[in-house]
Amino acid sequence: MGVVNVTPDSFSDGGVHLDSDRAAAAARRMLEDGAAIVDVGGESTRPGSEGVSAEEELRRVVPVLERLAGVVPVSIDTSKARVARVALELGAELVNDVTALRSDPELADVVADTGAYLCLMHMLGEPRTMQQDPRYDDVAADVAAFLEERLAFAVAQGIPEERICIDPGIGFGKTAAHNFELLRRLDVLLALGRPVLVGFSRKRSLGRVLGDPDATTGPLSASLAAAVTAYERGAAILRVHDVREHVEALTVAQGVMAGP
Ligand code: HH2
Repeated sequence: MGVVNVTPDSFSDGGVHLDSDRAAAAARRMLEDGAAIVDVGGESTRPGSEGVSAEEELRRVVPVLERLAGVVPVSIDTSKARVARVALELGAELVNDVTALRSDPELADVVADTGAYLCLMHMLGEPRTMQQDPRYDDVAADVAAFLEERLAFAVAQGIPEERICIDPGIGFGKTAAHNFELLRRLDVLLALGRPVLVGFSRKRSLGRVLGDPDATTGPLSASLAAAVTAYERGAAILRVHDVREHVEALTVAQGVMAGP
């Protein structure tokens, strides 16, 4: 899954794809480079961010979605039913909700009615405050219990389980140690029986483990290591900014794992 953030303030690519022609070109390139789907988002959820209105989100993403319709498989990164509905009308196939159906009570109906795919992600708290001393009893078990509950909720709302993937939410109310433990113990999430999506690309934990305590992002080399590790442990979808490099790294990892 390639990432195209149509935002001025995303943590690693803010402002790069604000122009809709550039954003659409980047998405097409990601498809050529081997992405199966491109996640288009109009709201940053980086630590400390405040959120934007549905009008602003639509203003950012609609021109991009119009350019991609019928050309690139699209996932819409939104928590808002209105934005999701318009995106699905414009051909998006998957709704990526970082709040796991907790912020907009109408979003579940939109997904159920349209038959879209859905990603349910774990987040502790909200982006504005989530990195202020996050704590867990047992991070893997706590995240799995949350996702199991949200999965049951989504299914109760009429969304078929086969259409849902789950995501530990790397960096969403987690220290670097929490993020690494979640990858190490990915089997706890896989036990829920749904495909697991991991988004470690460029996240600050990667820069911090490399020795910069104030890092707000991580380098490509570290993103690749995290992606390969996640893949080895069973992740089915990797959400990444640098598609070509990840496809190359994962092709090698796949070759090794497939054996002779
Ligand atoms: N991470 C980000 C945004 N959306 N969705 C899922 N399912 N999983 C993730 O790990 C995830 C996500 C944050 O990264 P990015 O989109 O690059 O930045 P920003 O939120 O600042 O736009």
